[in-house]
Order: sequence, then C-alpha cells, then structure tokens
Amino acid sequence: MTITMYERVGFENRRPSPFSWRSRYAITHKGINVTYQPTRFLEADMIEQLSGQRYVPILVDGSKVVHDSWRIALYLEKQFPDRPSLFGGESALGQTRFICLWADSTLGQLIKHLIYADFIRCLAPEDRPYFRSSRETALGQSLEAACADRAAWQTRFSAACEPLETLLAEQNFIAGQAPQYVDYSVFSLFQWARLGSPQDLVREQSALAAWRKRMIGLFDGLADKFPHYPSTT
Ligand SMILES: N[C@@H](CCC(=O)N[C@@H](CS)C(=O)NCC(=O)O)C(=O)O
Repeated sequence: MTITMYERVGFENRRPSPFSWRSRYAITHKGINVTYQPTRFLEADMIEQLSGQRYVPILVDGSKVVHDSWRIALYLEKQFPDRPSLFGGESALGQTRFICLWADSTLGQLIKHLIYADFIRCLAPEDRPYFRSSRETALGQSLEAACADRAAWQTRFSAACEPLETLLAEQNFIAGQAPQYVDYSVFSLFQWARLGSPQDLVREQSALAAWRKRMIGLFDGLADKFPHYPSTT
C-alpha cells in the first residue's frame, strides 16, 4: 500500500514549510517509502476534503488520514515499531512534545519577524496574496512592518536560543549522540529560516551552527535537496 504525504510546495519546487520538513525527516529516519504530493496554499479545499482541516502536512495511508506533524510522528512510531525509534521510548514522549511546542511558540514566533518579509518570495506567485493577507491579519501589521527592526528581533532570537547553544556545546544532538524527532522538529524551524531568507540568523562558529550543519548533512544532505532562497522571482 502506498503512503502519501501532502506537503507545501513553493516557488519553483521549493519546500517552504517547517511542519512538512519535520515529517519528511521523521519518514526518512524510519526508512519508509512514501510518495510526496506537493500542495499549494490554493489547494486547501482538496486538503480539507481529505482530512477535514486545511493544513499540511497530512499523511494518507490507505483509509487512514493523519493530520498534524506531531500526530504523524506518533502514527509512524506506532505503525513501524521495528524501524529506528523517533522518540527513544515512552518516557521521552512528553519531553519531546514539550520541546516541540516550546520551539514552535518561542523560536517560531520570533523567526517570523526575522524572515516573513523575505519569505513570501519563496512561495508561488499565485499563493502570495493569500499568504500576505492571512499572515498580516494574524500579525496585525504588514510583513514589512513586522520585520522592520531586525536587530531587535535578532537579539531576542539569540537570547531564546541560549539553552540550545549550551546543550549543543555539550552533546551532538538534542536527543543525545544521535538525532531523533526532537532534533527534526527544532531543526525544521532553522531549515524554514535558512530556505526562507537570504540572511542567516545563526552565529557562525556557534554550537548551534555546528548542529545545524550536522542536521543538514543527515540522510545524504536531505535539507539541500530542494532549491534555496530565490535570487530572482
Ligand atoms: N500544527 C500543525 C501546523 C501545520 C501548519 O501550520 N501548516 C502550514 C504549512 S504552510 C499550513 O498548512 N498553513 C495553511 C494556512 O495557513 O492556510 C502541524 O504541526 O502540522
């Protein structure tokens, strides 16, 4: 039975969604054969018909349709128990979930203010009006205004990354000696930022930069298999 993952696709085959990236890494970690279905923002009706909600990623495995990247990770762990574990056991589940939620709410929110004005160019031109209006409504201001004070947002972002910097100076991955879902989930935000803006938000020579490099190199350089920030749009 073919398993299909519907994920966001951007301008000229870019993969701009952090949530899709963490699911891609989880699938690759498990070594599962999956067909990827690139999906535009404008195809939300089709996603809703399949899954009852409008967000990607979704995973379709026969009659089972799973939405939300966290639920996809749990599903993969349950369906493929003989493949390498994504969590390292039941007791790590709550901690992993907490770190993923913390990363999305803290790092994810700050990253928006560092990349959104650039990020829109990574999306297909026909998806840009929806992205702009939905995000500007959520932010209560234009993408450009949200990103105006870059230095201040960078200071806040670097401060929020301090615990990660300390940890990654002590061990190679957040999960320990080898990467697990917690690494994929946090990395997906850094991947979103590196593909979504020409400006780097990670300090060179930092432990975070070294970890990000290790993550980019995983699975035969999975993170670099799609186009980077566009030089022309
Ligand atoms: N909690 C969800 C969030 C998924 C999410 O935000 N997906 C974005 C990816 S681009 C999306 O589909 N957005 C649709 C929209 O904004 O209308 C998950 O972890 O999968």
